[in-house]
Formats: sequence, C-alpha cells, structure tokens
Amino acid sequence: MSRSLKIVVSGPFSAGKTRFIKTISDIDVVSTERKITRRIEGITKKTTTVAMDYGRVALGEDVLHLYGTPGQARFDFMWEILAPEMDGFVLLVDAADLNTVDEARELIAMFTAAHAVPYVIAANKQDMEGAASPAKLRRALDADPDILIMPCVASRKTSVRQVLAQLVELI
Ligand SMILES: Nc1nc2c(ncn2[C@@H]2O[C@H](COP(=O)(O)OP(=O)(O)OP(=O)(O)O)[C@@H](O)[C@H]2O)c(=O)[nH]1
Ligand SMILES: [Mg+2]
Repeated sequence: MSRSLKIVVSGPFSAGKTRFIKTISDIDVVSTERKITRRIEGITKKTTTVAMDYGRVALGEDVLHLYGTPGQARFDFMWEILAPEMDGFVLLVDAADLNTVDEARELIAMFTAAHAVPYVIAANKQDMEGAASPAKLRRALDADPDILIMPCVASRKTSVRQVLAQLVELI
C-alpha cells in the first residue's frame, strides 16, 4: 500500500541537510536560506537555513515529505514545530568535521526522547578527504550497534536515495 510519510532531516550546522533535500526532491525545494551574518570559524558557505526546507520525493510506493531543520542552535525552536507526527528522521553528520559529534549526539537524544520513531544516521561528505567512515563515526558518537549508520554524499542522488530507502524499510 502506498504511504505518505513525514521525514525530518536534522543534524548540526552545515552537515548538508539542505543539500540532501535539494538533491533528491522531485519538486522545487522550498527553503528559507539567509545570509550568514556572524563569522563562524572554518565556514566558507554564505547562507544558512533559518526556518525549514521542504521537499518531496516518490520512493517506490511511498511519497516522502522531507522537512529540513535549521542547524544553528538559535533556531532550535523549529525542531518542536517540525517533529510532531514525523514517521522517521535522518540525522546527518559532517563526517569530515567530527567537531560536531557532541551536538549530533544531543540532537539524537532530544529527538528520540520526545518522539520514538525509526531513524538512520548518515555519515555525510564521504567524498571529502579524511571523512570518517560510518564505523569511526559510530565510535565517536558512542552509538549502539543496532543503530543504522550509513555512508552518504548529499550531492549524489543515488546516495541520498539509499539512505532514505533504508529509513523507509524501518518505518
Ligand atoms: N563535499 C561535500 N560537500 C557537501 C556535501 N553535503 C553538503 N556539502 C556542502 O556543505 C555545505 C553545507 O551544506 P548545507 O546543505 O547548506 O548544510 P545544512 O546542514 O543545510 O546547513 P545549515 O542549514 O546552515 O545548518 C555546503 O557548502 C554544501 O555544498 C557532501 O556530501 N559532500
Ligand atoms: Mg540548511
């Protein structure tokens, strides 16, 4: 039977959430990107999500509604707006910058405490030199062996589709 699923795409600042949704969406993504006004160390990108991204993709029988969260902590209030009634979530981590793993761990704890839904962790930016493998990311996150951690390149459609297909299997 075909399903309509609400999937939240979350993760720390600059993990690749907006890219992930734009790569796979069948429709023009509704995004709320604004110029970055503060200097953030090591960051070369010019825009950041301030409210949400919305995209949609048909995957097999299912239609996935994808909601991307902002990554900056000052927009945390959006999570509680986006999370209700989600069927699952993808937690993206920049595997090329493990400085964000503490934040990723906190996000996982927060999401799973409030909403017991299936999720997958995506070790994103696998195309970058020195990116941590899923196994290395698992150790850094101290994640249980039963939690699915997949390699990901958010700019590649086949890669994004694989991550979403795994999540849909769990739902
Ligand atoms: N090499 C590489 N770069 C990526 C990948 N995914 C995202 N990026 C780049 O990483 C930067 C951040 O991507 P975004 O999609 O803006 O990340 P975000 O998580 O939406 O960021 P915020 O909304 O600001 O929290 C951009 O410069 C992307 O082009 C990837 O898989 N590989
Ligand atoms: Mg974004």
